Amino acid sequence: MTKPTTTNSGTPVQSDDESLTAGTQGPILLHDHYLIEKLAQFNRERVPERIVHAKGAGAYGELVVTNDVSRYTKAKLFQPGARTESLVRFSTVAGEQGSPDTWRDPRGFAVKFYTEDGNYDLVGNNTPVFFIKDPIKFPDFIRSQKRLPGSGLRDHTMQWDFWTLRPETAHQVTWLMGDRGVPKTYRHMNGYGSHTYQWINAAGERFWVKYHFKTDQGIDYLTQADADRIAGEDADYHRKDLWESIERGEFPSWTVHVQVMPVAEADGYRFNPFDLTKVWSHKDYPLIEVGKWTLNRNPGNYFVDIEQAAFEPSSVVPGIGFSPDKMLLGRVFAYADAHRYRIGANYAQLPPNRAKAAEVNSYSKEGAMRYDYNDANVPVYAPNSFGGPHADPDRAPDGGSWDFDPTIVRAGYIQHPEDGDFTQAGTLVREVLDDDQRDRLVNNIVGHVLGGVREPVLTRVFEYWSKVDSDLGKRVEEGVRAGLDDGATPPPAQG
Ligand code: HDE
Repeated sequence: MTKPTTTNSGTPVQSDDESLTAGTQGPILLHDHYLIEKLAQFNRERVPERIVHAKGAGAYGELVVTNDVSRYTKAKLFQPGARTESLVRFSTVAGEQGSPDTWRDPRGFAVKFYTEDGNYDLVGNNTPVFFIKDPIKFPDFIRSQKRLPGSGLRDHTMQWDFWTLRPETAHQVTWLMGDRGVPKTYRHMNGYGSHTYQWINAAGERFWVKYHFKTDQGIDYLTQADADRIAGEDADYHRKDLWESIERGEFPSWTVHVQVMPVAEADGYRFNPFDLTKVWSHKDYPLIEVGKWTLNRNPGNYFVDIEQAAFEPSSVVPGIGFSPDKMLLGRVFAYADAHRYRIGANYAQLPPNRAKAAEVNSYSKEGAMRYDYNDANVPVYAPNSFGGPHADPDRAPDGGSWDFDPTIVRAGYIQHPEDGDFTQAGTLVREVLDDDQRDRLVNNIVGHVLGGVREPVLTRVFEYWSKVDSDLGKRVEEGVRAGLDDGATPPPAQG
C-alpha cells in the first residue's frame, strides 16, 4: 500500500494538486498550512554555500594501514593494520556552487577519518603548496580571485595584480597554470596535507611530517581546450565521474605516504620547513608508505552528507599536532567558525560530522537544532562531584609542541639558505616538468593573460615569470605579444 504524503509533522495531507480556496475562484485560505509549509520550506532549502570551495563532490571510504609507522606516531588510525572509515570532499576553490568542475583551479582534498579517538580531519589540496604564507592575506587573496565589486565579473587583471604583488604566490601559480590546474577527474589527482604537521609517538618523541596521497589511478589532466569544451557541456563532469565510478564498483584509491623530518633538522634545513609555499625535497626526505585509502560508497544524500559536511583542521587526535605554519594555525580557528556560521552551532551532530567511532562526552548543550543531549544525571558543568566527564591530559592530543623565540613581532618567517619566492617555482619548471609539460604551461599562462590582463599589471606578469625562469618569462612575453598583435584586445588600462 502506497504511503500517504504527510506534513513535516506526520499528518496525511489532502492534495498536492489544488490549494485550499473559498470556492473555485475565491481567495486562497490562510489555514492551508500545508501549502504554506511547502512554500516556506522551499524558501529555506539552502544553507550558505562555502565562501571558498563551494563546488565539490564527495564519497565515503576507508583507510587501511599497510606499513608500520608507529615509531613516528601513536595515532590509532595510523597503527599497523588499522582500518578507519573516512569521508572525502573534493572541490574547486573560486567557483560558486553551480560553476564548472573543469575551471582551472587548485582542487580541495578534504578528508575526515572517524577514529576511535574522535574525528581526525586532514583538509588539503591537490597541490603540496599554497599561494600565501600568512592567514592575514587570505581574504584579500580570495577576493582577488572572485568578482569585481561593480560588474560582478571575474577579472584576470585582478587575479594577476594580487599574484604579482605577492611574489610568494609564484610556486603555487606555477602548479596552477600547469597540468595539475585541471585534473582529468578527481580520481586522477594526488592529495596533499600541504602543511607541515607534527607526529608524536608513544614515547613522546616528536617529528615533523608532510602527507602525500598518491593516486593509484595515475596523474592525468585535461588540456585547456578540453576543459573549456567540457565546462560548456557538463558543469558537473568531475562530480559525475566520481559518482559513476563508485556506482560501477570501480573504487578509486590512493596510497598514503608521509615525509618525516626529525625536529632537530628543521632549523638547519635548506628551506623554512613551515613555509607553506615550499616543499621538502623527496631526496632529502623520501616518502614513507602508510597505507591504502579507498573510496567505496557514494553519499546517501548529497545535501546531508556533502553540502553539510564540516571539515576542520582543528580536529586532530592523539599522536598528531600542529606546527609553526601560520597558515595552519589560522585555519585551526577559521573552519569551525565557518561551520558555526554556515551550518549552525550544532553542526557536529549532523550525520557526516558526528564522531562515529568515539563516544562524545561534551558539556556542549542546547543551541539551535540541538537534538542529542546528555543523560539528565550528567552535570552541565565541570568540575563536579556527580560523575560527569573530566579532562584527561593523558588521553587528549596536546596539539603539538615546539621551541621558539617568544618575542612578540609582526614579521615574516626566518629565511633559510635556499628560501626565495621564485626558487622552487624555477626548480619545478626546469627540473620537474618535461618539454611537453613546459609547453602546456606556457600556453596556459599566455591564454590566461590574454584573457584580459591590462597594464600596469601586464608588464609585472612578464617580470614575475622571468624571475621564475628567464626562458619561461621570454616565452610568455612573446606569446602574449603575438596574441595581442593578432588582435587579442586587452581591456583598457584602469586609472
Ligand atoms: Fe581553506 N577554507 N582556508 N584552505 N579550505 C575553507 O571552510 C581558510 C587553505 C580548503 O570540502 C572554508 O567550511 C583560511 C589552505 C578546503 O568542505 C574556510 C585559509 C588549504 C576547503 C576556509 C585557508 C585549504 C576549504 C570555507 C588561510 C589547503 C573545503 C568553507 C589560512 C591546504 C573543505 C569552509 C570542504 C574551506 C578558510 C587556506 C583547503 C573559509 C582562513 C592552505 C579543501 O573556513
